[in-house]
Amino acid sequence: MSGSGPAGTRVFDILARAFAQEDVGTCFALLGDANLNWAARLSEQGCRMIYVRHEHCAVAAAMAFARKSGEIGVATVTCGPGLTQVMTALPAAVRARLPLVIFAGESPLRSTWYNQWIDQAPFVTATGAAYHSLHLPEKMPVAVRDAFLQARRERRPVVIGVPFDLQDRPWTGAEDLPQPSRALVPRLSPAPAHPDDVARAAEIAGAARRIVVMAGMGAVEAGAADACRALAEHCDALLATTLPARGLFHDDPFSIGIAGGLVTDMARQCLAEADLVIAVGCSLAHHNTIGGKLWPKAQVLQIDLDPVSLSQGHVVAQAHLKADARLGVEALTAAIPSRKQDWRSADLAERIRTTAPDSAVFEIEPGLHDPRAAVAALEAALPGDWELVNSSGHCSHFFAHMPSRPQDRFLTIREFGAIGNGISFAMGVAAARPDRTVVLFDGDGSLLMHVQELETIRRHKLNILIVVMNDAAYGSEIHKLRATGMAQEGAVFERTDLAALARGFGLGGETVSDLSALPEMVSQFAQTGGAAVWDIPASDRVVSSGMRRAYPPRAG
Ligand SMILES: Cc1ncc(C[n+]2csc(CCOP(=O)(O)OP(=O)(O)O)c2C)c(N)n1
Ligand SMILES: [Mg+2]
Repeated sequence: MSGSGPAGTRVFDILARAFAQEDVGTCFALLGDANLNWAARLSEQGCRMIYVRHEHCAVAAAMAFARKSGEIGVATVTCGPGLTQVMTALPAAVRARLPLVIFAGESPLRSTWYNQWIDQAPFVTATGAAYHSLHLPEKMPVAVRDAFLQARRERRPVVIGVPFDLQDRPWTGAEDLPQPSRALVPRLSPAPAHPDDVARAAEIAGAARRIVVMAGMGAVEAGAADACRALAEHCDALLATTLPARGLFHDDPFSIGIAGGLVTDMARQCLAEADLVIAVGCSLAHHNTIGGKLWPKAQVLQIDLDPVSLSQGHVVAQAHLKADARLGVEALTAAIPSRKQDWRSADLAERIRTTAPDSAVFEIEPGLHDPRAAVAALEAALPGDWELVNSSGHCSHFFAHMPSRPQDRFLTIREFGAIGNGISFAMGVAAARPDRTVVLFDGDGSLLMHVQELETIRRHKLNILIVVMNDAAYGSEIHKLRATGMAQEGAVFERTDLAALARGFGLGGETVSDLSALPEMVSQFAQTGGAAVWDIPASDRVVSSGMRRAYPPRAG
């Protein structure tokens, strides 16, 4: 049906309806002239709007929402300065292959000069995201639908820019919307492996003596965890994961935890012995393989829908099996004879269970905590069903080692290596899992980079506990500067009273001076809910094992 719409219908009404019919239930927003009408209408359509205080945080929160919900994350920013604020979040989403649709305004077409004008497309496309500038109203509903299709298919952000004078125009097109993207998405079953590839892979696995089955997010998404465990048992292999898939085998006695920059000493020893790593649903990024150094003797058999030989400049795999992660692993298991348990000994299981992630000794200043002791106390005190978000910085090494925590209750997104995202990621998880308590582990530097979002957390009543390892420093930089004998002043700060800061925002705020108080603090927080910041005064003397390996202290 076409013709003019009901009196008063404007282009932004139709644009909001086009988003609503894509089942957008949550949108992270910061308003300006170029998106405020659209956002108000989207809200009227029943979409939950989370109004943040910095555009970066809108997009970053949408990233975590997408990861946790499996849906497309949606955010909106105004034109010009609104859009330029998201230049760190967009590449982070591209690297992490997260599908997002972002509604951005554009400056008005009728203005020959407009102070907020900027050529938006090159900004967005430089990040690897897609940009669609919509200037033909009657095509807009289809263009919105197509943006959702593109985001889902290409697994990257798609930014839609619409000049705001065009949004204000009366709608004269058809009232009915095109079919939503979900009606058009191909319905496909998981792709099985080719028998010839399985036979080749079986030969390689059959010849190996020390195998590690390493799972990444592709294995998580394909539901391949049990298949990986079965394969490992079948071929006497140990289990490991990439950092984002951390916890996938948390309760398996032969899981050595993270393979990557945050590896434990124990896992590193095991990986050094391996002669075959079966990488399941992993992109084999530089951090995952530590630039090829993590398993010096092993060749890699990659099981993936999109296998590669080269990743981020390194030859990462010598053999490939193209398949859905679960089906590929099951086919390989069926094709190799089961073998006697040798590597998987009771003794090794005991060592995995009892060896501390890092037992190097450091002298700690009075009144400060060893971050490893703080993490161990948190691991013991925090309920198993709380959602954990690990942010960035040096402290993330310590926070990553909480062995009892399953993958489904964990989130980290750090493929672009940016700090300052923790608070946004926690908001995204809280929005995706509103019935859960979210715990964010962050560094003081990262938290302070977007601390304004404490106000958002309070206003939207998000149930988030923020635990900050406060070393009054950019710890990563301090340790690198010290190791190379450089002046460290650019990385050392005042010890901000983060608990008082949180109270200023109307949140709970505690300084954790005694770790033995944590169980009681946790049980109180569990009863009251809400949001709080717990400031852990931490020593900057403890250098993580990863940092010690990458930046060995200078001799002498
Ligand atoms: C956006 C951005 N700016 C700067 C950096 C460089 N950087 C990496 S870690 C880090 C320090 C983070 O400090 P904090 O959050 O306190 O964690 P810590 O390392 O002290 O544990 C910095 C500045 C970065 N990765 N991303
Ligand atoms: Mg710090």
